[in-house]
Amino acid sequence: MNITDIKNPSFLKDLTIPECEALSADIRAFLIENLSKTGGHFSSNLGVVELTIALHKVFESPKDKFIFDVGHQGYVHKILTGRANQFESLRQMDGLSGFLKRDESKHDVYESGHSSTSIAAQAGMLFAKPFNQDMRHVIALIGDGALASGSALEALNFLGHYPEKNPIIILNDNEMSISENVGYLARALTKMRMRRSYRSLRRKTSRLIPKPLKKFTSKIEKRVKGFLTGTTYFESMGYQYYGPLNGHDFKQLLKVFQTVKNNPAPTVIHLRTVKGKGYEHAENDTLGAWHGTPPFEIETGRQQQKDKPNAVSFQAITADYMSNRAQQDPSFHVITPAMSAGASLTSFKAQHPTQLIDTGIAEATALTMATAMGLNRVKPFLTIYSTFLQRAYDQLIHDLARQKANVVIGIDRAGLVGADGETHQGIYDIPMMMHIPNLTIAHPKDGKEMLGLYAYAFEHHNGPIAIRYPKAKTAFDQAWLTNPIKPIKPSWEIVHEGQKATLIAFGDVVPVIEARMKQLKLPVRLINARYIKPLSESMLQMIHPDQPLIIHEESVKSGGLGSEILRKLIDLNRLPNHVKHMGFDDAFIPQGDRLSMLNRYELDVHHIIQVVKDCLDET
Ligand SMILES: Cc1ncc(C[n+]2csc(CCOP(=O)(O)OP(=O)(O)O)c2C)c(N)n1
Repeated sequence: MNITDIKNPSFLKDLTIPECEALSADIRAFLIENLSKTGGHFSSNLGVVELTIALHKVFESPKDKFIFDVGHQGYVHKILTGRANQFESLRQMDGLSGFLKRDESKHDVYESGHSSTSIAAQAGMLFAKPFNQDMRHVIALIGDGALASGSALEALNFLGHYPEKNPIIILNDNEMSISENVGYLARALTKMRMRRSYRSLRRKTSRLIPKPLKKFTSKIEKRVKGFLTGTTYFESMGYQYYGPLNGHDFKQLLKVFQTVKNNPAPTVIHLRTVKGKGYEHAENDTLGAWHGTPPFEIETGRQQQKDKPNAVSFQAITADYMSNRAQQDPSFHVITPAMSAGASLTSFKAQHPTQLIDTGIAEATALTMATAMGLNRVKPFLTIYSTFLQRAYDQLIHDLARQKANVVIGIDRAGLVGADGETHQGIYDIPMMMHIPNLTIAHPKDGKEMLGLYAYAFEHHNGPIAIRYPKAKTAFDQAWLTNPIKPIKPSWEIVHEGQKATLIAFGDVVPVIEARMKQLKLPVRLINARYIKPLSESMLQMIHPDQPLIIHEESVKSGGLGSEILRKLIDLNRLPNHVKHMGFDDAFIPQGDRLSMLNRYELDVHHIIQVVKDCLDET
């Protein structure tokens, strides 16, 4: 069938099982074809084709509410709800979102991007249901990786206390988070998976129950069954458990969905699926390379990399530096909350398996754990995306900073993140950290400077320090890693001298501004604020109140570097008459490649130089 002709899911009601299977094959082919051109979340979507079709066939969206955890596996849902013809623009500027979006469709009833919120959202909808006549079943679809996170477990526990609310939770168990799953729950799920279908086993075990016992209540039957087969984790939390079932078998899917639809009860349906199903490279991937992919060649599976000559990603430089540290110091550990692939730690993991701690999607745990290590003579490196650090705000203040623990945090994906968009922008962490006592914050302009910051952080700094870096490449020479690295202590740097105005900026835009200023011979002092906290008081003292001051940050303006500089200048009685603060206003920033979005928000080098010139003209 022509996938782009699908307008809504109502046609599914009349499909036979073979027709559903044919549709699955067409949708898989559509996804492979389209994502090979645009890139996007790949294997998670290939794994949920049948289960999404079956959901839409049995239930009736949007009266029945489907809540997709993370939302990265929502592409099939988008196709079935009439958005296939927008896939060419997937995850691009002004294009189709890679996650669920309430503005895009009435079938997208809850938005996310960060994981493990689906069951709590389900709880909220179930409590709102009595006041919404048209609301029927509320169904959360959550992966085994996301389920192991605190937020999901809290909500599972909470809803277990309200059996009358009848939550339906579908556990999509593909034994993978982005890379391989970790933690005890993953092991418990393996045990559940290894049992034959629980329901068929139940039938058999009931035969083993002595006849006289049969007349007793199902309670006793349950106990005997529990003894014989083991009560599942979910049953002990108050849910009826169905599974493990084959999440690619329409017969099983349609039957179980119909059963729970007709028999309301708090339910967990445990589906086994294959991540990447239907595309061999993705099916065999254990490292997470096909979780999200750039455009790729379908036949070979070769993923496109936009390589700049002599440019290396900040992530790869970080991983190599940490590998060297791990080599020299057996006590050294890198901690990641489920993001080893994104943090380029695949070869670190292979070389130093015991020195990489993957906590799973457990940012708060990772932070507290790092704190306690740091208080006990082990200075770890915690690598965490800016956006996911938001999950650990309390731990930053209460655990880490207050106790002044020796931890180096690598804040990855700092600044705009591109295709993931609104839910993932790394533009809120500076204000989030700026006011926390004892916390030092740095952001290098390039790879070499980043090494200098690491050298200072690991060898000289006492207490917590956060070093930010973007999802970007930077000029790099591998020899810099092996030559002695000069530590860069808290300070700012003048990278271009000029007497008429001052521009303060940080990050990988600094070398680009510097080059433009040289080219244009602008009489402007460019200061690289490589430490965002503490501010350099000596350099602020040099600012002339009669000359224009321009501050640029790829961050929200409110509470960031600019606000802090201005506050300090007021204290010093040196606030210039002419100030221009460039950064993001009070709004969420949508998806789109970093440079195009910086241009749209007038924060790219072109606009910076324009602002500088205007300031020079006006004074
Ligand atoms: C709070 C948070 N941390 C990390 C991530 C990054 N992330 C996106 S999907 C994912 C793995 C989810 O695994 P699972 O729930 O098993 O779903 P699957 O992709 O395997 O279907 C991770 C770690 C996130 N979205 N949110």
